[in-house]
Amino acid sequence: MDGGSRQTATSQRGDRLRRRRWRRRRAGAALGAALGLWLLPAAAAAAPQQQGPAAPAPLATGFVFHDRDRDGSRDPEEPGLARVAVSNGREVALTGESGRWILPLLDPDDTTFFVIKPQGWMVPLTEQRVPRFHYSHKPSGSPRLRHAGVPPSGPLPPSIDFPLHPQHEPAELRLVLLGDPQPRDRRELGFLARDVVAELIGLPAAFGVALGDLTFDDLTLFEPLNEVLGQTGFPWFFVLGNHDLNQDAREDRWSDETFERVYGPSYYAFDWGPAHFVVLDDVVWTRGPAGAGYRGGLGQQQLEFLRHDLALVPRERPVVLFMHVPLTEVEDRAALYRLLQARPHVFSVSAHRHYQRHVFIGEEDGWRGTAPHHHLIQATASGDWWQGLPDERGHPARDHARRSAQRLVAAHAEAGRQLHRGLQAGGPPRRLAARDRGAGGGAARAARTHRGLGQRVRWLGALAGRDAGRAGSRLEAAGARAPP
Ligand SMILES: [Ca+2]
Ligand SMILES: [Ca+2]
Repeated sequence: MDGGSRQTATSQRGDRLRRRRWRRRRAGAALGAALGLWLLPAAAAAAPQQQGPAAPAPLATGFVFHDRDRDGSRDPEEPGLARVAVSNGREVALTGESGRWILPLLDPDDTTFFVIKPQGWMVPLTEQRVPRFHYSHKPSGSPRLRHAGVPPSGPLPPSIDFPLHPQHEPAELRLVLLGDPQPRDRRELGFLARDVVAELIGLPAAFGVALGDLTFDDLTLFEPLNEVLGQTGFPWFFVLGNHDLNQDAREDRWSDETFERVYGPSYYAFDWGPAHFVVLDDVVWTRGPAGAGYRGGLGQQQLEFLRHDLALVPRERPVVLFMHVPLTEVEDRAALYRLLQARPHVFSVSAHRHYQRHVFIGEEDGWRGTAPHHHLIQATASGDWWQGLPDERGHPARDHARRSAQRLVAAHAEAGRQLHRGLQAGGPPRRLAARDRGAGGGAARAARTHRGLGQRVRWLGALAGRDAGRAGSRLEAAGARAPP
């Protein structure tokens, strides 16, 4: 398939032709494979109606390849990899036998292409263990913003190639889930390094996920944060939080430009071991006469991406979603539920609230799955925003945190037991979740102090689909112990 073949004279005729072509493509996957490409039929169905003469549909192309010498570029003896998913932020295409992918350019000024890391393969990492899996096409770069965005990419390259190398991925995964590290400055970044990250170094985690609010509005801290997290030795994936935004952006699409420069697209997906992981951007930046702010939301394009992405994920494969704002605060979550609720193994994690809570979302919120959806609001690394009496090192004292934690635990003993059961034994304890309501930052701190880093959640076999139980039901806090 080439770009010219998709041009049409008028929109109606074009749409008819396109529909016919998609039907033909749907009918013959073999034909698609022979062409070296299989675009999802859903992608075409979702194409907007155009008015007037149809514009040429600019296409981008490239290869996913086995980077044998791991130098990041494709050498003559390095083969393409077939059936790897690549996205333009809305559609998802699979590579053909030669490893080639082809996708429309969504926006000639701003389209990010990324590979969806397949099971058993890995993308390159920076020295700080940040995955590189994308190409940002922004010919003129990001708009001018207080914190620098993506530099000009220049014209679309003839081939956008994504290197992968094989890696061993055991069936049981251990992850580090880090809520809101949120340092205001380098001093607080030091707290994070010495109080939290020091305990993570060398853990046998497959990867870590930093669940947003990576900074406290000072986006120059992204790179120093990467230095700190990189010391753990395992790779990190990053979620966009409301304190990670370019707050001088006039609209949402430009509010993540610094994040994009440092980390890549604000939503993406990857396979690792037994599961499919999705990172969502559920922070919508708004700016109007009444002022600026954010709300929890996903938007149509991201939902389209997720629909196309999940269409390629077998139903039995566990799906884990990471986001910053808790799911129940996302305005268009009903559309997300519709994409997820037919799956037997779905689990999601947010942070944002500075407490730890297990939420089981059921029909009252519009979830129509056979079992409630388990959503974890993860404890935050910054606890009570790094507040607390200073200890001898000048850190917010753990003793202080422990005292408030004891009060918390005493006041919420039942919640504590249920939480423990929820973590250890599986199955949602009856609507426990909200029992720790109002715990505030103290809870996060408590989780950190008393559960040997509550952030360090070990994820066991249930998600591998071996267990008939609910996805995410067999979570265990590593090092969990009873409060003193
Ligand atoms: Ca190479
Ligand atoms: Ca953007």
